[in-house]
Amino acid sequence: MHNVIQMADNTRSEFLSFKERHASKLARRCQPRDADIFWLRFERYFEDIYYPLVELYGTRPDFEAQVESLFEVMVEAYAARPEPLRLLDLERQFTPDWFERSNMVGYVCYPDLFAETLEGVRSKIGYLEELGVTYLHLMPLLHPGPAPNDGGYAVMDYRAVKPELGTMDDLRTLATDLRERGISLCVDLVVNHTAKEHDWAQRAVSGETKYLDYYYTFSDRTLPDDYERTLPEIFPDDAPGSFTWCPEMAGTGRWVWTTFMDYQWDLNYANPTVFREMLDIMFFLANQGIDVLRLDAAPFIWKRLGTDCQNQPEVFDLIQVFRGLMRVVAPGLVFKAEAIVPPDQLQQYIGVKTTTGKQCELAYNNQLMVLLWSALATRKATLLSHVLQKRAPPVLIDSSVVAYIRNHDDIGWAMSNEDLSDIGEDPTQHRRFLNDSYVGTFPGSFAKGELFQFNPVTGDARLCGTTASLTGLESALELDDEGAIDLAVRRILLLHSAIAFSTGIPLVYMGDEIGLLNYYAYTEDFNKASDSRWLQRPPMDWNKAERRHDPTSVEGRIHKGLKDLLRARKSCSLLHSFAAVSPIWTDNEHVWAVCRRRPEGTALFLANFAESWQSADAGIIANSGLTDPVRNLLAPGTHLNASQGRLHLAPYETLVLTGDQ
Ligand code: OTU
Repeated sequence: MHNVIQMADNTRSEFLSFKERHASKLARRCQPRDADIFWLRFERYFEDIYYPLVELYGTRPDFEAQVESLFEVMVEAYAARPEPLRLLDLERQFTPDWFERSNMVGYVCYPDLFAETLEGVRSKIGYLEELGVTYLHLMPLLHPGPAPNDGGYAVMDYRAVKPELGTMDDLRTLATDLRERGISLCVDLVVNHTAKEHDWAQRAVSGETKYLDYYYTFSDRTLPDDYERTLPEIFPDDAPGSFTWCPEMAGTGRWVWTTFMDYQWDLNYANPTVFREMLDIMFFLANQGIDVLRLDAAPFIWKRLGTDCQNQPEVFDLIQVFRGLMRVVAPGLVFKAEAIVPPDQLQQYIGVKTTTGKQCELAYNNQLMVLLWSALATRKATLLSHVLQKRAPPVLIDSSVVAYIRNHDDIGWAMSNEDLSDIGEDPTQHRRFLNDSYVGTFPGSFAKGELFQFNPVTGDARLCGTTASLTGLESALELDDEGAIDLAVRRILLLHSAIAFSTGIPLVYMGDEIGLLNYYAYTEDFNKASDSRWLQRPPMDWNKAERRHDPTSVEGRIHKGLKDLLRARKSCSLLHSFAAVSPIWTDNEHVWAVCRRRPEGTALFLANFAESWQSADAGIIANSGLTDPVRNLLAPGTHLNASQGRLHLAPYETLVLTGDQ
């Protein structure tokens, strides 16, 4: 083969000798043309795969054997890849930006809360299409341990669907139907831990050495104590500490590493067998027709004494190898990192400097979410603009971020102290103000929410509540105050506009499209009562959804507003993720402006975070490179003569200005 893929000579000879040794294994399992495709891809990704593998496991005496068994897992998965998915792989290699395009509109739900079963979800595809959804994230659906199981984030069998939801056949059918209707499917893969009921965990309990090595277990407190000196607690109320005593383990009892709940046992990726098992599971899911794997709790998958055991360099080696191998076997699939970490660290999960294009294709933009809620409470866009300017990379290459307002987890006020100080805010006061605002105790506050993991010593707390309740809809409805209802609807649409137009791919959280309120009944379920994150996990209310076509109902106003926003986004190529994104400072602290530049044109997003009319100097239009005639994508047909004077925005109004394209 020619050296079509440019590699350093020594790497190339490494590759060629690998190929020579292994070509026959592949040839036995597939057609010659398929084998050619495999080797072309392998050559392309060889560097990405091989060197981090050497970093991770290269000092082991059995390294060669480990690599060989990885290769066998690849060959099996490649041979088993169904024909339609092979075609999809090719299609996506022609359109590697498929997940970055402006037509990407996400929706996320727990399948049982949305439609009871996977079959139920299938019957709701029309509902999703109506909203404009092209990407569906179904929350944990693999077979979990018995409740409590953290809403499914404790899996006991990665190759089976939760029985109440259906079967693996149902999942395949759903994936196929979604694909035929232009919707890609994302599922959760809990990579950091298994349920304590998982077969591996059970075999570790019975003392099998092989499986003890799948987890981190300790005979006494010496090492756990050493680690805990620098380990933060994730759920201090429900699961204090990071280790759990398992009295029956290996006859004598042992401590097990449990970063999250006591029934979620952290996997040991220092053991290459664990890596191989997880890779095999990834390929298995890819071959069911899954398009996106959400890597749950990715920052935690490597431990190092004396650190917080998050974001360690090896985490990125592991991700790079997972991704490289996936590119060879099933390049139609992309990874989404669930890493709720500060912006500088988040960058690493989608690639930075030499890892550009080698890490996850997608990651959650937690910072934007937090800053949007902060802006809504303060009515000011200052912090948003400041952080965007200071921290956000101007362009994302071969990757994108998922922009969201709410998800199933709590909101942690994770803006940095430094950034708050830069704009003259006291960090402690600011966070307290946000919590007081959103639990509704601050004078003039519109919201209803609950604190999560409140620490009476430090006063720190995170926050729970649905979008609708946090934006004031719940209290407005209680008061039957039409003016307040109107403002709440505007806030909901403002936030959705921000995720649709400012940066990345929007992800709508189930129920937000019809304004579902806080779900207080979670306290009646013994397995949920202690975890107030269930407040923002209401079951879908299909009666309310029925009202979505009634323009006078609250549901109808939100649903139509959101549908229009999403349609506008999909109609405009300028919203493609590959764009130079930068804030534009306006002369009004209530008005946020973000400029997106693409070769074919510029889009300028403006948002008024106040409940009163505001204006901004129209000079920002020219400053961002737009020339008359300028039009507002959100008000088609209206002429905007705005190159001079002032731009006026109604309470919570947003504008998306573009020039001629
Ligand atoms: C994730 O969240 C899930 O989203 C949670 O629902 C799970 O409980 C958890 O993993 C365990 O599986 O700490 O507060 O940086 O922030 O993994 C939520 C990533 C969490 C962590 C994140 C975790």
